[in-house]
Amino acid sequence: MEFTKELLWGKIMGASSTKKWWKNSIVYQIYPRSFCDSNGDGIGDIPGIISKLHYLKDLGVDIIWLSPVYCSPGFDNGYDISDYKNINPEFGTMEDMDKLICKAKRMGIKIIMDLVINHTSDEHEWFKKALAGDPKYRGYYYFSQGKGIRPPNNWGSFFGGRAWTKTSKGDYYLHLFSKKQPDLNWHNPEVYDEIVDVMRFWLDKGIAGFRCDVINVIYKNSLENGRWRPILKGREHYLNTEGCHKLLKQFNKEVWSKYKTFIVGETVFVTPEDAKLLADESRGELDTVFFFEHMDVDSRGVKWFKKQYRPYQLIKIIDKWQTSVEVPANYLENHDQIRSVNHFGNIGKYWEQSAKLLCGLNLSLRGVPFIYEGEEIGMTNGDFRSLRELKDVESHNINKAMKRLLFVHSLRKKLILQTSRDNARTPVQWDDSEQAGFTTGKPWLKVNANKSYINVKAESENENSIFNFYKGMIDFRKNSVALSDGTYRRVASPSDVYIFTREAKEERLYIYCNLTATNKIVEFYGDKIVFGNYASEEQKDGYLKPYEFRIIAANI
Ligand code: TEU
Ligand code: CA
Repeated sequence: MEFTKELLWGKIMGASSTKKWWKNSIVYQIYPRSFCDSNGDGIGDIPGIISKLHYLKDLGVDIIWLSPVYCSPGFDNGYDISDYKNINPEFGTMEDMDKLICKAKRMGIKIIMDLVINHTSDEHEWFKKALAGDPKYRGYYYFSQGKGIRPPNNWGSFFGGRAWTKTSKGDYYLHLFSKKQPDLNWHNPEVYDEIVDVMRFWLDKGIAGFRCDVINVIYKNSLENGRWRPILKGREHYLNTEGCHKLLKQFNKEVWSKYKTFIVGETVFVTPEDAKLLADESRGELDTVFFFEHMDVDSRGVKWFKKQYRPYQLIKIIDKWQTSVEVPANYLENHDQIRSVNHFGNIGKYWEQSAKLLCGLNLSLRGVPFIYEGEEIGMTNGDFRSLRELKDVESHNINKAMKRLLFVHSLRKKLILQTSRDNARTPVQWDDSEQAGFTTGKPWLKVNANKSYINVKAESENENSIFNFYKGMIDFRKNSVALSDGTYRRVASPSDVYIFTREAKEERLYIYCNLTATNKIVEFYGDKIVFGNYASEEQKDGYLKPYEFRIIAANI
């Protein structure tokens, strides 16, 4: 068998050198709208989060990443901020927020907040004043005259359509996302001062850092036309610009380093080379970045057009990032992606095994693992039947764009339902009651009918559940120097099987991931099986069962 030789190992990647407090943390993302509703209005809220802190502690969470809770008209569920220093009344009050920070702190849980500074809401005071003609605030955004009957340039929006919208005065403003999200002008030092003030406001309240939304697009080099490409024309004028690096260095030096924060950047279209420039400790910019290459393993350039998912391609991508960046931010899900069991696993016969496998994989890699709400119980994509059930602005904009391209309804429906961001935004399933214990009212987005068996209550009571597998795996990682702090190296393996080692001084672990629904013959190294998702069965004969995950320890 050509894969048997341990000699065929890939590049070895050392443990990261950072000694920062967050380096061995488990991060859990909360999408507040869908997490837990305390007052029956159908919308998750901060008191709801407080009521689940013990649950998160019990799971083993160290850091919560809280998606936006700031004031917002909610056209992009909070990623359109109208007041950075106040709480959206739908989610509670500033007192609730202070209570959350304080209670979490007492339990040893830190909170990082989403920092959305590429754009504000068009309902932000700044933008309203700008529209009213106040020159100071016009300078906070990008306003420009069109070219004849056309917008100022040919840039495209991330949500489909043009990146410019005409004002009632006849000029245009720039928005890389929806027209309700005008882009801030980061050439303006007043914008810098405003946002630094916002950061300090929250850090002074005891927040431990930020997840910086689309941070690598904030600084536009010019407003020239972009060169031709099928989507997002213009991006060469704003991706990873020198101006952006300069801003990050300044944020770091003047604010973040003073508060010893943890800063993760959401960075779109990045390569490992870009990521190194954005997040190497020596450069003093971000601590780590989210990359997207593995999320796009099954897309044909645009996520709406899918191709067959091939596990060996996923393995290749993960291995590449494991061996190139200092501290990878590892994740398989978030509020913008479909659920990982749908994406990389199996929602039929092997739902449970594949959800456990994905847990094992995510929590065995080098770097900081992120878990998205509901992932720990194996939640699946929403069971939407029609486009009308979707709420996401992106889905609706894409539907309009596809209509303009004359896509028939049945095709639009198929493409959008399988990829809509709402798939990951359905309410967290706490129990099997009518609204899954999420709310006593009518939920803002439909609860998945599979709450009857996919729910926290049932899984807490079953020691072999996905939930208890997560707990066990988190605990295992925390107690293993090899997993939390060791080197990483890929081992040669048959196609679609991922084998790698994690090794520290006195511990060498072999991690086996069968990413397929069939048995795979492999060579087993090491002596003792220490963790796995078929643990109750006798392990023998060089077979990995469908979606089997196994950790074997070597005597060294
Ligand atoms: O996402 C940025 C982003 O690139 C995604 O919206 C992406 O275009 C889409 O999900 C397709 O893959 C961030 C936030 O995570 C997202 O929720 C916001 O809508 C967006 O920024 C605008 O703030
Ligand atoms: Ca509520």
